[in-house]
Amino acid sequence: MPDKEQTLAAAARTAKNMRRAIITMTNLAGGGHPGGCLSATDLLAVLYEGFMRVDPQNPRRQERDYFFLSKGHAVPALYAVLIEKGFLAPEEIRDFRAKTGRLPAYPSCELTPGVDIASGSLGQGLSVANGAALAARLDKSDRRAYVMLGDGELHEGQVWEAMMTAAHYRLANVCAIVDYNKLQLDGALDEVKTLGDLRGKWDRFGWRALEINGHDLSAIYDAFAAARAWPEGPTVIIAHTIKGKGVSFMEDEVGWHAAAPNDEEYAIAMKELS
Ligand SMILES: Cc1ncc(C[n+]2csc(CCOP(=O)(O)OP(=O)(O)O)c2C)c(N)n1
Ligand SMILES: [Mg+2]
Repeated sequence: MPDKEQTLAAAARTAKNMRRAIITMTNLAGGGHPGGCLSATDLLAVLYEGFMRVDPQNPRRQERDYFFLSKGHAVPALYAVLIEKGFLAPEEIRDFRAKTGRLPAYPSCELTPGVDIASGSLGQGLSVANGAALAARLDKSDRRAYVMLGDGELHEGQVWEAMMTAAHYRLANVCAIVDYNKLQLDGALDEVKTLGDLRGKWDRFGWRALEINGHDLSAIYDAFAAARAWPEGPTVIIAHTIKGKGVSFMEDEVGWHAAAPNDEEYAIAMKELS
């Protein structure tokens, strides 16, 4: 396992840089989905600083771990962590949503090094992770497949089919992360369609379900470590998060699902994140 203290120190720095990059990208582009990026930031920071075995010099190397951002609208968070890990250059944040460059509005594995799935149409990532995990099993490789899902994304039926598949094949090399920020596009999950006993549902579908505070770096580390150490089947990390985490006026506000900070809001946010 990676050294915990080192991982947490690196993840704290990375998360801060990521939040600043997310705010900058969406401001410069005049679009994007900052709320669901900021809720996912701490999870991605610990994942990439501690657990993802990847090589920025050779992003497509077969023997690596895979990360599938199933909630593809949060791609600025992925670009931000890929910048931190050296897959992309810092100045590329200017290219987010531009017609040229390598940072399109939704993830592209053809354009962007380090991106493993073209997503944006919700519901597909866990199925892809299952495929990657089965391929690793055939290759007798210890490659792992991580997939991040939104809580609103769990309204997609395909996710539940894929949950059954991962349990059926006992895919211990699959780790799902649910960014449980309680909001989706236009309202609260509990109003639009409640998820009810979410942990109980994953559990009854045959998964090992862990429930954590998705902004507690130490708890995130422990959950990824426990997932990697569990040989029996797939693990889901249900991470309670706050949409817009880190920027006071964005926190828990559904209006920041898809909206760009204007220059005044940008200045306030960057001050808060300094
Ligand atoms: C199949 C599909 N249906 C609808 C949408 C439109 N859409 C984009 S984001 C979103 C809400 C997703 O909510 P959640 O998964 O909770 O995302 P987060 O809160 O993490 O941003 C919706 C409905 C989509 N991208 N794909
Ligand atoms: Mg959500």
